[in-house]
This record gives sequence, C-alpha cells and structure tokens, in this order.
Amino acid sequence: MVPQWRLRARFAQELSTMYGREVPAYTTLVQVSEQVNTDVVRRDGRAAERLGSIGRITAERHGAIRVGTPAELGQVARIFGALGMHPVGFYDLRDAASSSVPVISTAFRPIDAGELARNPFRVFTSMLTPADPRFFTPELRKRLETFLAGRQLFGPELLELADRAEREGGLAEDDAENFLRRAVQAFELSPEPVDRAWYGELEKISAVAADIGGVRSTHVNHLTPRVLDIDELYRRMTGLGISMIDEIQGPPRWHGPDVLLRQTSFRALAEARTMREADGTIGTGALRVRFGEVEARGIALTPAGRARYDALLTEVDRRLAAADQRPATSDRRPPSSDGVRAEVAGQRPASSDGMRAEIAGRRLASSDGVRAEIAAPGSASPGGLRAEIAADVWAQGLPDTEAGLREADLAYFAYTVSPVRPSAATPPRSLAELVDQGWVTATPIVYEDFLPRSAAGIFQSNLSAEGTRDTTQAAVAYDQDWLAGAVGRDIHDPFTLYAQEQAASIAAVATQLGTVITQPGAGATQLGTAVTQPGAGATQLGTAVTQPGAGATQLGTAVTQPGAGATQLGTAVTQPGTPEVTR
Ligand code: OOG
Ligand code: NI
Repeated sequence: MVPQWRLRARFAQELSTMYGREVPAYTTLVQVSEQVNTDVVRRDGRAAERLGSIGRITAERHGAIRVGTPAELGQVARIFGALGMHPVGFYDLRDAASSSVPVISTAFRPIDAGELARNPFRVFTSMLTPADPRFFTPELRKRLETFLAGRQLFGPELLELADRAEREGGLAEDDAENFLRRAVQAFELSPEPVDRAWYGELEKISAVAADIGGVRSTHVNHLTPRVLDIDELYRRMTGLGISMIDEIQGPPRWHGPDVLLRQTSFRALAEARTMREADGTIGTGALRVRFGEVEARGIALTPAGRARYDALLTEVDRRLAAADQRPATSDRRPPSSDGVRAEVAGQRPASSDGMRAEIAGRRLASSDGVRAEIAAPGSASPGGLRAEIAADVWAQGLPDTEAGLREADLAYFAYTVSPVRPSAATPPRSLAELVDQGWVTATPIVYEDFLPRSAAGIFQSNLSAEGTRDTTQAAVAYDQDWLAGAVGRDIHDPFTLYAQEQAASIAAVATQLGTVITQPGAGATQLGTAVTQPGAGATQLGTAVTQPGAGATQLGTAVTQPGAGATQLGTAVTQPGTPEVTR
C-alpha cells in the first residue's frame, strides 16, 4: 500500500519533472534554488534549517492551477483529497488586483504538522467567476458557462482512483502508478488547437479568463520551489540573463526574522500553441501565460501579527506615494534594457541609521498609472525605492527577534520541553518564564499559506494586458462558506490550524512538566485546548489540563489525585475529566 503522503510526494516530484520538460527555464530555477540552498546551509549551518529541514525544503513545491466551475473545483478537491491535501483559506483576488483577475481561490495542502513535515506540497487553486457582471455581460456569461459545462478536465477512472485513495488512505502500487500518471497528465499542456477568436474575445476582458475558459483543458500555471535566500536567488537568475518580475512580493529584506512569505518569478514565456482560425484552418501561435515562481517562507503570524503586516504594507504605500510627489532629481539613468521608458525616482532622505543615504531606483510607469519599481543596475536587491522604504518601515514597526514576536503574541510557535531540566525547582507557570528560564524551547511555526496581495501581484505582473472591468456594475459577493459549498468540503481557516498546533504543543508541555501553563492573551476555549488565562479558573474556560500517567512528583510539581480537590494541594493540575480550580 502506498500511503497518501507518498502519493503526494510522488505527485509533486512527477509534476515538477513534467513542468520542467514543458518550461525549461523552470528547471533552471529549481537548479539555482538548490545551489542557493546548499550555499546557505554551508554558510549558516543549523540556523538555515530553523524553518524546516533541508530535506523538506529541497522537495518543497507549490503549484498554481485554475479551473472554470464549482463542479471542476469539486473534482480537483477529490484528486487532492487522495493526496492528503485539504482546502485551506479563501482568497478573493477580484479586488486585490488592479488588473482584471476574475477569480476566487483556495489552497489545497496537508493540515497537520506530521504530514507537512513528510511533504508540504500545496496547490493554489483558482476558480473563474463568470457570474460577476463587472467582467462578463449576461450574454458572454451564458456562452462561457456553456463552454465550460461541455468540457471534461478529469476522466472517470482518475476520479474513481482518487476516491479510493482517500477512502482507504492510499493505493496499491499498480493503482498508485495508474493514478499518478493520469493525475499528472490532467495538468499537462494540451496539444488541442486553441480557438483563436474565442480565446481572443475572453482575453480582451482578462488574460486569466482566457487561460481558464478559452481552452478545453487545464494546466499548471506555475510551479514554485522554496529557497532560503530569495534576494540571492533573484541576483543569480538575473545574472543568468533570465528576466524576472520587478519585485519580490511580500515582506522586504530586513535584519529581523523571516515572516510569512516572500515570492518572485521569472516572466511568463511565449509558448507555441496550435490555433484554430475562424475559417477552420489550423496554424500556430504563441501564448504567454506560464512561468516559474520561487518563494522564501517565514514564521506564521497570529491575527494580531497579520494585522500589523497589513498596516505596515499600507504605510509603505503611503510613504511611496509621498515620495512620488517629490520632484525628480538630476540623477538620471538610462532607459531600461527592455526599452520601456524609464523615469527617475525621487531622492530619499537619509535613513535613521545613516547607512544608505540615497536611493535612486529606476521606475516604470505602468499603464494604469500605478508605479512599479525595478532595481537600479548593480543595486543589492530588487524592488528599488519600495524595498528601501519597506525595510525602514519594518525596522520601526515589527519586533526584530523571534522572542520579540513571541512576547507580543504576533507569531506562532511550537513548544517542547527542553532535554535538560534547568533546575530542581518547580517549573514556573507562565509560558514566557518557562522559555526564558530554559524549561521549554520555542520553535517557530512556518507559514504554509499564501498572501492575497502577493498572489494578485504574481497574477498581474505576468499579464500582458490589463483587461477590462465595468466598475459601474455591482460585484457578486463570494465568501468562504460559498466556496465550501462549491467544493463540497469544509474550508479550513489558516489561523485556526496554526493556533491549534501551538496550543497542542503547549498542552503537551503542560502534561510533561505536570503543571498548568498560563499564557496571557490566548483564549483557551476558542482554541479548545488546555491553556488557562492568568487568574482565570479553568472551569470558566471549559478546559482542563490532563496528565495521563506522568509522574509529576518526579518533576517536582503537585498533582491532584482522582477525587482530591486541587484546592487541597494548592495547585491546578487535574486528572482527565476533572474540572480544574485555580486559586
Ligand atoms: C495563482 C497566483 C497566486 C501565489 O503564489 O501567490 C500564487 C495563479 O497565477 O494562478 O500562486
Ligand atoms: Ni504561486
């Protein structure tokens, strides 16, 4: 029997091989990523593996696919369900992108820590929204929906095997091979001729709509390896003459810990596709939709941390807009090599640390008037002025150590009992003290999800045209519940998954140390775990710290016996099922 996690690992591997055949620059990207990772591990040793073992990171990929209908999304969910991947998160990119991107999305991925460690393969999956009248007239919607209803992306045998794998937790080797071959094939680029007129009609509205609804099949849009130093990767790829998008999306390069997700990609390449002309003749054309992306992952942020991140991005936008108001300096640079007219950025005042007194990135004016920056030749890092402003904003706005993030409850950590007991005394009650005094070790939980603004940036940086949108029409509202109905499965909330992992680790530590752990700010009831608020009775929180058979006496803590009141012993550790009384 091939278990689901092995099916997932093999699928990720085979999809990667297939995509490398289709898009050779992706193979280069993977090779350069591996070189960078090797160099970082050599340079930083154990610290390089703080957010995942090098084995996990080397195998780690995410893919992006796009489908047309709820029925197709439901089938995708069955295929990924076979691989132990579940829908997590709801992303509405229709308003996040300034270009026309008429999709809503979720990501399929493993959801428990053990499965993620085995293989964290994830797929960002978008579904077209033909019902949104800002993009599609009622007449076009009808034709589009008819076209989509008439195609079949996944055959019955593939779906039957998928259901069996999910039901039985894996497949016999023969069936596994059969399943994987069919699954990979379903995401290959189809040789079937593209109807040029139909594709073109959709493309006028949105290149994404054409990529999804203009053809009778689906395909990988991009695959993404993980890299430990994305700035270095960007430099090396550029050095190889590969044209990258202008920016690294997400948090800037800074001196503090990596948080959330930083992503960049090489530009979509023209691929030859057979085309059917209006008169029925078959010719060739080229479409530019597929690319390779690369990402660096950091620590998962709590809702408070995420709110901080969003606020910092807004502040970067504000300062960048303010910098745009300033007159141009005389530091004129030549036009960029791709021939697009370049403008000169304003001068930036000296930064507080006096390190980089002057920045003059070249900037491109994009057609919608939103400015995008590209790195000045020879600059250390892409992103020009935005990246510089962002680094300053971050230095002021976010704690620059893991401990700082932890103490401010901005990021998620997994806690374990330290192998060596720091003293013979009774362990302290508060999580912060347990960590500070060396009883407990905090390891960051890696961010496994995506960022809507980055995703929108990745979409639109690779579109050749903006498309159109009728802003006089009202949007159709979609939300996570709607999407869950469409997929026919629950959609998991990312924050809940991280919070559960953190809470479970704290409960395990409490059990092992035979003590109650207090954690300011964490609502135990909400997390459904064994954490108590300082001063709050566990009864109030509806939880109890359980201690199955562990010898607390050995650990120097008092434990209540069945039937014995905790009050009697002056401590708050209870046996399973006993309501706890904290004094
Ligand atoms: C998906 C874009 C989002 C990411 O990494 O944020 C994405 C797409 O282009 O289909 O993959
Ligand atoms: Ni991606």
